[in-house]
Amino acid sequence: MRIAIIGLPTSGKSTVYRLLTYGQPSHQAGRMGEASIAVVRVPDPRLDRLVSLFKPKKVTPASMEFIDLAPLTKGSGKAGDASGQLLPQMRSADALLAVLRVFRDERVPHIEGTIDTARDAATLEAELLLADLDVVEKRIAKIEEGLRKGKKEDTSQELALLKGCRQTLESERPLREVSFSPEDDRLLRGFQFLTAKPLCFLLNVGENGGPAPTPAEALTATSGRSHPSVFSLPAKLELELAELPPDEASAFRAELGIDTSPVPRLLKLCYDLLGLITFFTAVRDELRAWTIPRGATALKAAGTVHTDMERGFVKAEVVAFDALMRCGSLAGARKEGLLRLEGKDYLVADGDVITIRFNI
Ligand SMILES: Nc1nc2c(ncn2[C@@H]2O[C@H](COP(=O)(O)OP(=O)(O)OP(=O)(O)O)[C@@H](O)[C@H]2O)c(=O)[nH]1
Ligand SMILES: [Mg+2]
Repeated sequence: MRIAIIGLPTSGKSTVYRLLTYGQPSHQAGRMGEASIAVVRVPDPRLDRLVSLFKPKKVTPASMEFIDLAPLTKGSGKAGDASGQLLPQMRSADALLAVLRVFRDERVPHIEGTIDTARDAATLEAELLLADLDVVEKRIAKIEEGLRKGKKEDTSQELALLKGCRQTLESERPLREVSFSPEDDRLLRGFQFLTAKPLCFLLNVGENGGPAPTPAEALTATSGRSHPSVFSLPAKLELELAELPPDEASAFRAELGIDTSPVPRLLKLCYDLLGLITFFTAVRDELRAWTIPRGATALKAAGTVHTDMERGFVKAEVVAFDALMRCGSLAGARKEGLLRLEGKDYLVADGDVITIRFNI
């Protein structure tokens, strides 16, 4: 799963990226054209507790990719950026994390000269809409040209669907607000529409104290519509705290009256945004967390671990995380009747500890 960090110039995208990737293995970071990309391990307290139970030699947490993109400005939706990479990079992501500037700092000028978070949110949303509209219009023109030239291929369903999308976008509504049939969904997937992707606004609230605007205040521009999710954090301050030794950081946190680091909460939010859940496997000496979409079956879970397991799937032995912790071991859970045998259609629940039985 890949999340693109987007936003206007100097909103704090790179600061958020550095915060999210702080302390991560550097070999997992790379370049994607102008952008930086990194794999971030997702902390999960349940994994730590399972370690004490299974005592594995190797522990592999779930992970997620983040890309730090070039700034988006007025006009980017239609024309992209100078490198031409911004729009394709955004389209390659599964979700968008849009950093909005709330912090005030005269040393960091804003491209519009003033700080107005709602205006910036509206600019971003408008550019995403325009980018999708551009794709829709180009495709409609191509189909219509084909029809004029008497092409045989049946494009009527696609054309009707795209005209529906055009109408939605022209009325300034993102495509994520429309519920498409599974078939239409499949047709649209290849376009990688930006307004169909889950979107989270990240308010970069600054370190100066004072009342941070509530999400509703900061985002009046989007009011009246289904709100994307919103998360507030002082990115620069949090990065500075992350760079301190842990005891100094906690002393500062206590002084500033802030709780723990917001990073695990932000990663959890990304999970929720993408509708993802975690299951665990403990095979031989490796304990591992895996990510799958909510509503996925045991068969799909098997396929996530290995294609052989999906092909030769027989049964899944499943125990809920809480039940396993209560029983203290898989054997204990089996004795209590809490280790269940499930078939391929079983819907995996968040936190399930699963052993796949399969034939090769
Ligand atoms: N005072 C203050 N400065 C911040 C904060 N967040 C970011 N900055 C500063 O603002 C400047 C721009 O931050 P970046 O994280 O590079 O912003 P960006 O969105 O990646 O900028 P571009 O990639 O150039 O569009 C840097 O000098 C940061 O240190 C903040 O919360 N408070
Ligand atoms: Mg940057």
